[in-house]
Amino acid sequence: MSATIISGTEIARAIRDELNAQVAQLAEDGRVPGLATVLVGENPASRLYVGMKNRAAAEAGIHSRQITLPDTTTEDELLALIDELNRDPAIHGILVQLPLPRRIDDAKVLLAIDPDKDVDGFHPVNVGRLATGDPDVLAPCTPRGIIEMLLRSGADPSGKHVVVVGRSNIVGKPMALLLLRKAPGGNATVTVAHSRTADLGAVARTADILVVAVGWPGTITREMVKPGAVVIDVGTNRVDDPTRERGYRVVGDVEFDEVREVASAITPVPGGVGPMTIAMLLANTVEAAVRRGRG
Ligand code: NAP
Ligand code: L37
Repeated sequence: MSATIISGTEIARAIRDELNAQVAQLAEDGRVPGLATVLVGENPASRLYVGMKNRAAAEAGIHSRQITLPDTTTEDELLALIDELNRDPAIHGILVQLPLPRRIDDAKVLLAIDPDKDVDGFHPVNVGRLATGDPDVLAPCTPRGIIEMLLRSGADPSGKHVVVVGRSNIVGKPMALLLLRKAPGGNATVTVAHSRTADLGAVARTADILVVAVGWPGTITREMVKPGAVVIDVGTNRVDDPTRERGYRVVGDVEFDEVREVASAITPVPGGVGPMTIAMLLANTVEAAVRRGRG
């Protein structure tokens, strides 16, 4: 058996078409959703992702403001910028790309963002709303994108055993909380594994749906996957490749070529979860703008 490839690129395209229509509708009432992205320092991957996010926003008709600050920016300067964006009526969504320089306290910065503009869903108020099952929460983009991908590819997690590998605040934990919700896209039985899990292979093999967010190529091999499972690969790892113009290529956490032989469906990297993350950021921004209009 060879797995169906779940194309994040195609599903994200469909979602972005729907959002284009919604943004055009808002524009008829003279309302334009606004997104501000904040990048501090020179992390090349962050630079690339923030650039992609702003380009995608502009393409959707969302007003986008990209703010790039030097590595020497102080915490106070960043907090002052967030305060300004919180008060700016043209901005409905604020995203601060992590990781921040070590001198700056991530938690303090995330706490400063107006929860109603927190399109990343990282503010503790939104984390709490997600944990308590508030249906209107702004949920983190990557896990929300994965739920959309599962639903739109016919792999509803309801009643399934989902194993999430990774327990980060950005991916693993919110993924588990979304899957647990008593709502469409939820109702799964969830296990979360991490670096202290004894015998990851044995745990992973019990999964009907396996979501992998570790950050290490080759973490999941063929024998760790139950035949017929659906495999979602969140990993985005750069590996040296002198044959490529940019000197590297991007691979996931899953040994794609061998796992596709046992899985029933699998996401590729690139072209899988990444494009969904960006589509969901646009969706959260439009949602934040619609709500502000109602407010
Ligand atoms: P992270 O904060 O580094 O968390 C990694 C998690 O994996 C941790 O919980 C860690 O366990 C666990 N882990 C590490 N080694 C393990 C092992 N050998 N076995 C089992 N678990 C292990 O990373 P993240 O932010 O969640 O990101 C994970 C990956 O997804 C990265 O490649 C990142 O680039 C990618 N990513 C992609 C997108 C996208 O849109 N496509 C978005 C976000 C992230 P401990 O907690 O015990 O340390
Ligand atoms: N919202 N996202 C938010 N906040 C953060 O603080 N770190 C972080 C974050 N992560 C993030 O944006 N990740 C991400 C990863 C990959 C893509 C987009 C976002 C993506 O689109 N990847 C492409 C490949 C890009 C490449 O060539 O490197 C893909 O197709 O997977």
